[in-house]
Amino acid sequence: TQILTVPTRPFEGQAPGTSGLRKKVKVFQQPNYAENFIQSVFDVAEREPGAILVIGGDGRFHNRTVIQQAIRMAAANGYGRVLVGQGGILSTPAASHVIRKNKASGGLVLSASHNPGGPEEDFGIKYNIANGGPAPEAVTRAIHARTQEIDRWLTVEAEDVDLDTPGETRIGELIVAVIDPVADYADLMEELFDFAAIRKAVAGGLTMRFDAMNAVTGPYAVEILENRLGFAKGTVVNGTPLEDFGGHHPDPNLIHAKDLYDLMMSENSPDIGAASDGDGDRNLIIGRGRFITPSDSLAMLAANMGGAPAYKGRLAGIARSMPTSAAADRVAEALGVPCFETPTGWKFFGNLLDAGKVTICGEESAGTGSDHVREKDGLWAVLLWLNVLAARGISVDQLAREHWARFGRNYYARHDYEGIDKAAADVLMAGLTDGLPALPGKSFGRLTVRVADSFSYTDPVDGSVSENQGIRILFEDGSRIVFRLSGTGTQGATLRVYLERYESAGGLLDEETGAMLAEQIAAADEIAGIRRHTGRTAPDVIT
Ligand code: VG1
Ligand code: CO
Repeated sequence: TQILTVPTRPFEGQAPGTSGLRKKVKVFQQPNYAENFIQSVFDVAEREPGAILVIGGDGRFHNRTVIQQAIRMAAANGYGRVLVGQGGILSTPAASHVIRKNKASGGLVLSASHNPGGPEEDFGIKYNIANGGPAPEAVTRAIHARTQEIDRWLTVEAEDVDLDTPGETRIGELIVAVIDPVADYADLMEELFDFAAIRKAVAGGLTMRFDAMNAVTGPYAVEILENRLGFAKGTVVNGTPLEDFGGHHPDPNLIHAKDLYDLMMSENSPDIGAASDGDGDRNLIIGRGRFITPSDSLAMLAANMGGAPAYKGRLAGIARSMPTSAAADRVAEALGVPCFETPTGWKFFGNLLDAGKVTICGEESAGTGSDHVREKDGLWAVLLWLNVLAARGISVDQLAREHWARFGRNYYARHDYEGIDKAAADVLMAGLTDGLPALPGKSFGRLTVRVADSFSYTDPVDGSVSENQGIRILFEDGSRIVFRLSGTGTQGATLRVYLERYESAGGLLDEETGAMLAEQIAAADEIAGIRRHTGRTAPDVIT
């Protein structure tokens, strides 16, 4: 097959953000746009001739088009084998597993995660390296640099691959294998967890609802929860992946998964409710009458994960992103294991996991995962919860109360101001940064600032430094406010304000979060001038 060299010119702004390159579908539909980015990945990726590449996505609109482009380009760029999920589907954690299991040189994960999909909405491309995890910053910087000087991309002339029929086809030297997207992942889950114990609990009456939000986890959840664990048919709702996610935001939070939340707070509630996002790496956990914040979920799972076979007696350490609450730190302290604080984004956990320094990681944004793959993993978190509940024979609410009574409670909320003017957001952040030196010692209501800084991270494994990862205001009483701008949006800017306050084990453990954080909320506006800069009087989303 003849290799075709297509001349091109760089596009502005092909910089991967927190999790890959995300833009409107319309942007990706421009001639050369996706091709430039994919070629830049291929130009800088570490790989041997004949290497294996994994390709899969969350099934959103434009997924199949980019997969066909990427397969032809892989053939022209000297890959030996492409593994692609049937129907173009691979959840992000499943892709991570397929990369690791097959010793691939890397993978293209086509997703904009929790962002809406469809012709007018979002698309994304993320490159994962051979460990199965998101490319670290050194690699994403190299990809971006390459996009700024690219002048050609390589492809071959070939028919589209039939993505719906499992099996192998050949394009020149390249073998394209269409694989079952679910089987390997489901098998891995069965190795990690005590499926027999969960099955027994289900037979004994444990009930659940899993909302797949018409995104990628539907087929995974049906196979694992209904087929393998015996939950009743219909336990998985919205289980068919749709190109536009049924017009919804596939973001498992209390706003976008409100139906699930309402059910869990009602009298007909099952024992546990869960949901995942567009690409299957996030998780929402709600017990009957009890929402578990992702930060608490990390801490509670870390404290109890020894109950699952794969983690018995094996907790090396815990890692959390900086804006995630310190609930996990208390567990690490009590168990005598280290706790690491990283910048936002799963790519920062990769080195810690590879080096065996941590076993479980988590983010406040509904991400939890372990060393079984190198991505956060929505269904994994749900299964670990199920395993813990089955092993201990208690409810979500009981487990939460017991946890707080032992470790105290970190009241926590994130306020998002979405689609604000980019320039105004930059002015707000610059003002915050400039004002940092003057803050220590200043009081806002009853809160006095102890430390105010811009978070900088030195990777303990390779020594790389990541600066400007969020503004931290730490108060004398141990409470905290964090400000940062989102790196996953595609329109204007999103300001995230993270609020946290600790109550010790003897304190007020079952109060309303908003009321408990009222002083921090007021201080956040006073310090950052949110109303003044954005004109907004209330956040769009509270999680
Ligand atoms: C957000 C979350 C972050 C998460 C990232 C990718 O990033 O805050 O914790 O890792 O999304 O998750 P940002 O920069 O918008 O705050 V996913 O499920 O969208 O791949
Ligand atoms: Co996601």
